[in-house]
Amino acid sequence: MLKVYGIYRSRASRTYWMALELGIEFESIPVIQGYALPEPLAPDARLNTQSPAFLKLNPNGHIPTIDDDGLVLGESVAINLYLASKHRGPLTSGSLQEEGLIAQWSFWAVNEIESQSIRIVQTYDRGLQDTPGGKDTIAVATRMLKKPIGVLDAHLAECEYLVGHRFTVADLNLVEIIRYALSEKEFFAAYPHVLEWVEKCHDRDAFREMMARRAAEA
Ligand SMILES: N[C@@H](CCC(=O)N[C@@H](CS)C(=O)NCC(=O)O)C(=O)O
Repeated sequence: MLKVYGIYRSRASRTYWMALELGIEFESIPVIQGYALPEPLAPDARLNTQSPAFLKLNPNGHIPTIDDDGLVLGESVAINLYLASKHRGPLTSGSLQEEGLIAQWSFWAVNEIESQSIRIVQTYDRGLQDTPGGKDTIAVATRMLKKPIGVLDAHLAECEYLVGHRFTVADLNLVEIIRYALSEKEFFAAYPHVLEWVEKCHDRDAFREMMARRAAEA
């Protein structure tokens, strides 16, 4: 059975959402971020991204990591593209052209959006959003997001979803990192097509289930 190493409050949320969309059985093995623990290397520390046992699986020390019948994979976007190809169905490409477009939007999510979204969510997680330093960080991040989010808004003005007029793994890979930045409501108000698309993506049973599990996580 597919094993997912991670926690829902991390980039592993992409993988959990994907597995729930596909309706496949999986086992979640909780691995917390090492930096969240005071002593990640203490003998009684819970399994974390710095634990020697986890580093044997993923020497990068990152979650999510999966073990699918012996295939060990890291990188949430690569994991999702693999799961989509393996299990097929409407979330995956129906043609070579779609495969290219799904890869394009998935890499675009990582290269154009992810680092700025992470800056925003980390500023909020640390409660710094109203401090001068936090405001500066958010201002820089939203300035950097302006062009790509504008490109996305223009695309979504023409198409309901990123590829093939249906929800695919490309939408999931992208919208799950855009979620990290959505606290910046004023910024996103200028992009109505993006907001409409986010709402549609979030109005899915698998997303709701992932968020419920995330909220229930210790
Ligand atoms: N590009 C990677 C990023 C993975 C990543 O950085 N995950 C964070 C949690 S959101 C992590 O494992 N942090 C632990 C650490 O850096 O020690 C992916 O998408 O899977």
